Amino acid sequence: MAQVDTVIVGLGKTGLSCARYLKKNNIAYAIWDTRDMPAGLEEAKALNCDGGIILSALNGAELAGYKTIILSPGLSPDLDELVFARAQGCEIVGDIELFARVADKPIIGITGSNGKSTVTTLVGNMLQAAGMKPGVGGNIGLPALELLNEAADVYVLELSSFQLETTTRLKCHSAVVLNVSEDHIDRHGSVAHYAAIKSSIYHQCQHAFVNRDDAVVLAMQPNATSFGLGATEKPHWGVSEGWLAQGDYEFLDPDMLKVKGQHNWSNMLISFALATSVGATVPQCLSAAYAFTGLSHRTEWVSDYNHVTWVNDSKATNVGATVAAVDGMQEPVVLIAGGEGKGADFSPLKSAVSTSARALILLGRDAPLIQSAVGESVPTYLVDDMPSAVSKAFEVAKSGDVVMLSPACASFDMYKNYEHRGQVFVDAVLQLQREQS
Ligand code: UMA
Ligand code: ADP
Repeated sequence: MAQVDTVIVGLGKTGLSCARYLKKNNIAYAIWDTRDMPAGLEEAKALNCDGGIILSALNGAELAGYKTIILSPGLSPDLDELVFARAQGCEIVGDIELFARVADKPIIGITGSNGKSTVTTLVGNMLQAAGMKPGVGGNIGLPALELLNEAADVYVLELSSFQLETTTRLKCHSAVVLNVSEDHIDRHGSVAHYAAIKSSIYHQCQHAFVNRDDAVVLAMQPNATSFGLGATEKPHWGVSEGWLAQGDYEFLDPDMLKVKGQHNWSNMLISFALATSVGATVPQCLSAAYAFTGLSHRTEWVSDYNHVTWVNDSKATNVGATVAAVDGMQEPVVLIAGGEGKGADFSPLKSAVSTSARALILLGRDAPLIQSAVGESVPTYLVDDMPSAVSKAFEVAKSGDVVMLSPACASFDMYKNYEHRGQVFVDAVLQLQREQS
């Protein structure tokens, strides 16, 4: 039997993609997961790895017996057992590190607290419209290593702080940190540490792009090409006489876009910047911008009923996303929020809610924390589940309002994931409307 020097810690989509990659390259490995029935277990068993599959709590001494640990983004490298193994000389890397070591096409790297999936998708669509073959993956859902199986001429990677944390040799052709607002504090400890991990995307990159409207990002690369919502000069990207522009080259009237909200103007600007950085032209990218209707669960229109618009923004899993979504609405908002707050400070919600919300309906584990952060600024109701949230919203919404699920929290306290939460919301809305008609 082959000597097993490598262990994949954490199965799921990432672990499975690593297992397939190692198998394809004839590298012997074991798999370790702390769960009894991790996602991907059956597929992993079928790969027949030399080192077997261990399903038990982590053990530092045993892990230290391997030379390399390939760690899932779902687990922190600061766990005691991993810290111990590293101290014994064990190398700890993630899937993006493996990808970076072998990828031989330009990589566009996209990180930030909010807008990553939107920008990653847009850039992919723009490159396709320009006749290129982009490989689009990473945190957006398709693990990066899976992209190596298809012929791509450029990679577009959404990268999370969890992935960047275990990556050292990534050399992006173009890289951006879209914005930094508080997220994943339970994992990273402080915003400063989280921002430092995000900024590592710029290490060794050829073309850095920054959001000049975000002071934390601007400070990471003050001389980089920037995007922002004010006027500017070439090569920077901005808004000129109400049009999206590069310097004074005005190329897109944002009223023509199907996606709404000024945060989507920023998303468009940086997408044009990134797509053109690898050879596409602005005119080639325009059709993709006009056609983009937004991703599911991101300020997604659900229905108009009784002169009230219902919006699903379940993907707003942190405070910054919810603030942007509420601020972006022209109408009064009945906001449904709450869930697992990941240690966040909810106080930035207070001003958005007191300016734009008619009422606040809270559910989930950290509902009381949000209630105490927002105070008495608007009528607030605590409910037990989504159908109760929806019927309370129906009761308090007035003609012309928007009712929006934009939780500012992760979903794992009550749902499988944000998609599940969004679907439960949509189902409850449609059910209530059926009952009322
Ligand atoms: N876990 C264990 N024991 C283990 C391994 C994992 O309990 O041994 C737990 C983790 O604590 C975590 C959960 O399993 O709570 C998630 O891990 P997973 O196995 O589901 O991970 P994957 O399926 O590999 O999905 C990962 C990303 N998940 C995370 O970073 C948590 C996916 O991003 C990503 O799409 C996928 O790789 C492909 O790259 C999801 C995500 O929530 C969407 N990302 C965070 C975010 O966007 O905020 C960073
Ligand atoms: P991510 O992949 O970073 O989670 P998404 O594109 O999935 O980002 O959008 C997640 C949420 O963030 C959405 O609910 C949306 O309302 C909000 N959002 C999108 N773009 C931005 C942005 N540029 N700034 C702030 N919030 C944003």
